[in-house]
Amino acid sequence: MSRETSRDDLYTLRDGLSGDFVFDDTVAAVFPDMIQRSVPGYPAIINMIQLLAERHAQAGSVLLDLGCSLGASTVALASGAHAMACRVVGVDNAPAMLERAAALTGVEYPNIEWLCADIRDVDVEDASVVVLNFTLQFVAPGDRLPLLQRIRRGLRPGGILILSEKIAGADAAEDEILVAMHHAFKRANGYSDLEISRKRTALENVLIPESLVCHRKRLVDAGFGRSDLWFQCFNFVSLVARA
Ligand code: GEK
Repeated sequence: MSRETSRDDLYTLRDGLSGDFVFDDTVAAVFPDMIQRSVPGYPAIINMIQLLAERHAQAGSVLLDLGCSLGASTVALASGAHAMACRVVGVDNAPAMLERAAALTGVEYPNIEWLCADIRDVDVEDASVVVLNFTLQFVAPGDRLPLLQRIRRGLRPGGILILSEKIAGADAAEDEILVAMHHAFKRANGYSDLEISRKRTALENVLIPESLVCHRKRLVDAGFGRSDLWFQCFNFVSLVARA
């Protein structure tokens, strides 16, 4: 699938007062460039989602990508499980994202189902692999446990949840180090200090990071038997939680 995209210069143009970050048409148009230059390890995580799907997708089950954006992680699921006759569903509540996801992938992946819905309302049933790739961080903290409980209940025995998140440090000192390294990563990828600072302000009330300990405890509370950290780069992590 072609991932050619316009360059993300949204925060050279928007001032710091332009309001909270939203997943609208302007964001969807630059999203692949934005996420690759903003999330350390994003291409590696997408590749590993394909490998994890290859290993854990069960024949005839459902593979769910919750908060699929333009469908990079959905395609990784579909590619990993291509031999398993699974139903692959990408869910997002931003129409601008889903329309583009369907247009970008339609020819190569006609069987992927795209669902425009809030992931807090989506039924999870008969699933073997569920992906939350940098999506839970946008769900109100009070709604996170019920969502994870529904996912856990909808997983087949042996099923997995892949949970990737931007995290907060365990304490203020760790957080400062992680944030400084993340900003260095963004600067190295061509974002200016002004863009970094404006984006940070726009995300403040929208993306609410929690510590790794908090995520792992909630997974236990949701009924997952174990969770294993398989990726970390600065304040970006990915876990595999097992049913
Ligand atoms: C990728 N997984 O490329 N219901 C549905 N969608 C939601 C909700 C919600 N309640 N809240 C946020 N979203 C993708 C990247 S981006 C991550 C995921 C980022 C959607 C939102 O519309 C957006 O498309 C996505 O979650 C988060 O692997 O931008 O940092």
